[in-house]
Amino acid sequence: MTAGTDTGSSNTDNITSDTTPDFEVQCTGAGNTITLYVDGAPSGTHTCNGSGTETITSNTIPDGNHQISYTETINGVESPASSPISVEVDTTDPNTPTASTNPNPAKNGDNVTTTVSGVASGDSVSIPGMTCSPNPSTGGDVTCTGTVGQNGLDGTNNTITITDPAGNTNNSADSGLVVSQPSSGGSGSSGSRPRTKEYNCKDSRASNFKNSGIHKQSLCIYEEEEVADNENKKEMVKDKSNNNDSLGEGYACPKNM
Ligand SMILES: [Ca+2]
Ligand SMILES: [Ca+2]
Repeated sequence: MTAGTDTGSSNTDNITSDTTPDFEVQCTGAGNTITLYVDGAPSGTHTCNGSGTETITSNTIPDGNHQISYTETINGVESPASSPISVEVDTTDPNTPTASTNPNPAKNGDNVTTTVSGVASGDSVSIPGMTCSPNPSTGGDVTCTGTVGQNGLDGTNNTITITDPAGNTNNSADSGLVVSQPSSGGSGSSGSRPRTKEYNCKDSRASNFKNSGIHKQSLCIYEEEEVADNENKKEMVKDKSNNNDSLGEGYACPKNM
């Protein structure tokens, strides 16, 4: 089978979703006729242009495993068939798996595991931001792991993609991961907000703070509050020596001081 019609993860495995794949055949002379056989039945002909490797396109081959061979007819005499090769045509999308995710909901920094069940042998599994194994060797359960907040794993795209060796895909399932976003001021457990970053006032981000003439010797505390998905992130700069002394809020905080 030609590489161009051998679809999927490998273009040399003779597993394809192309129902009319091309095959390389050997011609011995112009005008000779190549006849392709699928499981012993004729499935297309090709008239040789000359001597050497040429390509024949099969008639439609149904899904399943098939034996492919060909003959060359010279002056009305058909040669014996070539040694057959095994070909699998697969146009069927993988089944939709089931999935469970733990912990769920999860917070930033949590290591999350999604178990994807009902994966067929040879099919591979992918979820954005997660690493899945075994992949793609065996069927059954596939385990995907990731850390919330890394590699784009943030609960916004949890699509589970199953891909079979022929390249057919199923995107119907979802890991269901929910990333919790505690309300502003939340604290205590791992990943709580607000996240506080400290900037020395000499740093460019806080230079205006310093230049305001106030708290020249202070460190600023820069707070980045993560709130619900549909709210804007709040930013605030405070005097480290007195957290109640709020000096700015919003993205313009350094600029306004
Ligand atoms: Ca292939
Ligand atoms: Ca399939």
